[in-house]
Parts: sequence; structure tokens; C-alpha cells
Amino acid sequence: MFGCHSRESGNPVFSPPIYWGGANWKKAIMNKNLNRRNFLKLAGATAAGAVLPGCADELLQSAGSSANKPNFIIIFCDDLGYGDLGCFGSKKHRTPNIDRMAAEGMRFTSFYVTSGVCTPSRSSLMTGCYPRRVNMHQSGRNEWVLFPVARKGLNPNEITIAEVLKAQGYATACIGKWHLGDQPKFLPTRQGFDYYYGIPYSNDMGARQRKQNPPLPLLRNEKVIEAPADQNTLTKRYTEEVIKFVTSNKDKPFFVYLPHTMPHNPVHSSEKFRGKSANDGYGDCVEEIDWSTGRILETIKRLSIDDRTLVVFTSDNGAAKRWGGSNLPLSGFKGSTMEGGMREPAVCRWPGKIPAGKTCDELASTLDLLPTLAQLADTKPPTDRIIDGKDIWPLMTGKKGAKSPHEAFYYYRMGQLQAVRSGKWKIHLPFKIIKRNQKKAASNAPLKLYDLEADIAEKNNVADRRPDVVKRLLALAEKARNDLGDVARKGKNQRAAGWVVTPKPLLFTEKF
Ligand SMILES: [Ca+2]
Repeated sequence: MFGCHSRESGNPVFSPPIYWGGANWKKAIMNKNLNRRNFLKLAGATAAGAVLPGCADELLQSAGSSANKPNFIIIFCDDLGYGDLGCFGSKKHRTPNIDRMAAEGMRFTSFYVTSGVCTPSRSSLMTGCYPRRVNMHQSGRNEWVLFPVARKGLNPNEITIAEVLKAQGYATACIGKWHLGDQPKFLPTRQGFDYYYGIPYSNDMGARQRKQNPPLPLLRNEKVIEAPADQNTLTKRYTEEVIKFVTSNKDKPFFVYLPHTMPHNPVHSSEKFRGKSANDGYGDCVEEIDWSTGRILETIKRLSIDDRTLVVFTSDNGAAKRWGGSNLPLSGFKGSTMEGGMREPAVCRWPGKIPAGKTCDELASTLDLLPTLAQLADTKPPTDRIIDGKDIWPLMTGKKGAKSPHEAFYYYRMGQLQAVRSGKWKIHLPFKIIKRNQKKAASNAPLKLYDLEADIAEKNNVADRRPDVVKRLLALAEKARNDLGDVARKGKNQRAAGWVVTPKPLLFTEKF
């Protein structure tokens, strides 16, 4: 199933008339001083007689009191694998703080990201949509992520999770790696975040790796404050920034998005952690992230906002093949549509609301965070466009009998639909393997069907035994192709990415 307003469900998709202007409308909901009368005036001036988009109307109605709204912190690692935390079976890494967080909250064991790599995965967390929906499944040059000085970025007309919450009176911060566009109009500060501190893309995209790249920039809001960024202290400095932001916003609802730079290669950690783990630099990073998580949880306890703060910990994609991470017991690595590429360790904690020490194996996704957080903030996800995510609060709270709201989950690699999961079944679709940058097609991949409940490592192909399931999953795949597209086939319900004609590098230009 797709968003509840998909064509399949019989509701026509609301397309704002051109003269209405998505950007104006978006600007309008972001304007703190906007009242209903001004909003209607704007509507009248731009589109006489036009029906207000449901979303804007509802946002305005509910944007009143921000008191008693919960706080949200999303901790999003970069390339951390399914088997890299103690509470997910790691014997190598010491992660006592995250393990305690799991003991005090809920582990999700079938929690997915929508891509095996950074940019597309992040576009889904921000928008609640599959990457192909928002056209962020590959770069403007058919690469699997955005590279520095990219012409493409997440369309400013998309409504991010930060914008949904900001309209509800939230203070919002993005602290860490963004990777949804490095041009000013694509930065977090233009996508609903009051404050940004971090690097705009991956830590292996500096001048050291490729001489035409600018030195890896560290930004505060929209200014480069350091280049190349000192990566050894990034995790520590991100943590300090989060604590500062949380402390100064403790009396209002806040949303903190902490996309760590680590443990993405090249791995760096501060002196206190360097050389201390049993798994080289990779383990040092994981243990420093654990320390960071502990510091953040300690802070919300100290500020007495522990019982009104939801903290989510997960990763943007699986561990890469060669840098020391583990996706066990899953097969496959970062970049692939095997479980190891896209199923992530996930922990949710909110004392008093989320039961302690529980595990949920129902299928959920980063797609679901926007709708879930919107509901918790007394609002709704945008209703003027398709949103793929669903409210998973019944799963988070361990409601008896609660089931995954997804009939199907789609595994895309770049623009190609490669697998579909429905319930316990996962089908790997037959296709010609498309190599990176889609330049070459290699040998055929055969159709395979796995029962993930009995065979989490995707070892026993049971396609021959269950033709009924194969048929059902192939029909779901066709539904996705029609809606979202597949390789060169366009989907009916895709939206455009953002674009700039002449991108400029983010350079350090002045001393502070
Ligand atoms: Ca990543």
C-alpha cells in the first residue's frame, strides 16, 4: 500500500494549481506570524476560489499551543551495521549506553531504510517518501549519492519532518551530516531547521580524496567555519552542540536530528576513544557514538524532560563490506538490497510511553518517522501529496495485536526495483545487474523468494515451492513500478528534485 491518498485508494492526488505555487504555500506555513486571515488573504490573492490544501488548513488549525508537546531526538548513524551494537548481538563493540536505552525502550528488528546508501536513505527520513517519489534515488549524474558541488538537491518544495514540526512551534536543529544538497537553497536551514552544524556530505568527499573537491567543509548554519573539518573531534563536537541546543530549548518542544558522520569511512574518533576498542578505528567510532548517546540521555534526565522526549536511534544503511562493520546475522552489505544493506538496528525510548525491554519484529521504516512524529505533535503529515510512511505509534507502544501498516516494502537500488517484502516473504526480482552509474549491464539475476522469519540470512530460495506467494509479490512489484517507476520507466506519482544551474563549492572564506 502507498500513501492513503494514492490513486489506488480511489482518492485523487491533490495537485496545487500552478498559480497557487508550492513554494509560496510552504513559505506561508513556515511564517511564524501568519494567522488564518493572512493565510486566506494569500490564498485569495493567488488563487481566487481555490480550495485550501488540506495540509495547510489542518496545520493552521492545530498550530496553537505548543505546550505539552513531546520532544524528539533522532540519532542517525552513517553506515552502522545491523550487528554492530551489543543489544543487536555484537561481541566486539562495547555499547552499554545504547544497550541500556534498549533495555529501557523498544528494539525494532525489522526496521528498514529505503536505500543502501546515504542520500536516498536520508531523503526518505526527511520526507516520509521513497527516494524515487522525490527523485533523490541518484545524483544528477546517475551516481548513487550526491557529490560535492552538486546541481541536484532535495526539492525545497518538499515538506520535511522539520517543517511539519516547526509549524507546530518546535525548535529544530540538524547537527551532523546532511547529504541532501550542498547548495544554499538545499541546506538544512532552508528545509525547516532553525540551526545547522555539520558537514554537508560524506567525510570521504574532501580534497584529500579527489583534488577537485573543496576541503571538507564544516558549517554553522550556512557558513563554512572550518575546512578541512577536524574529523577526530566531530562526534564530540556534535554531542556538545546537541546538549547545548537541548538545554537552551528545554522549555519548548524541540526536534533534534543528529545524523552522525561516523562510523562512515575514513573512521575518526577523539583521543579518549582512539585505539581503545577491540575492533580498530571502526570500533572506536562505534564506542564514541555510544558515549555520545549516553551523554544525550543523561542530559534529558538531568533537565527532567526524560518523560516527554522520544529518542530514536538507528542507521542510514548497512555496514560496508570492508571497513570493519557487521550486519550479522543478515547477508549483504551497504549498497545492496539484501537485508544487510537496508535493515537497520533501531531503538526507540520514551519512559512511560514506550514499554521497557520489548522487541518489535513488525516491518517498519524510516519512512514512518514523519507521520508518527507528526501525530505525536498533534498534526498530520502533508495531505496534498503522497506520503509513503505510516504512523507506527501502535507498534512503538507495543499495542496488543498491532501489525505493520505496510502491505509491502520496496527495495530499490538507485532507480531499480530489486526486491519486495510483504509480511515474512521477500522476493528478489529477476533483472540484469546494473552496475554503478548504470553504465553496464551484467549477467541476469534470477528470481528468488525467501521466508525471512525462517531464513533471515536469505539462503534458501523457496520460489519453486510457493508460486502463489511469488505471484502476489510480483503483482505488488508491478504496483510499485506503476507508481514510483523502475530504471527508465517513469512512475505516475514521482515528483521533481531541486536543481541549480551553476552550483558553487562551499568554501572557507573568512576567519572567525
Ligand atoms: Ca551511509
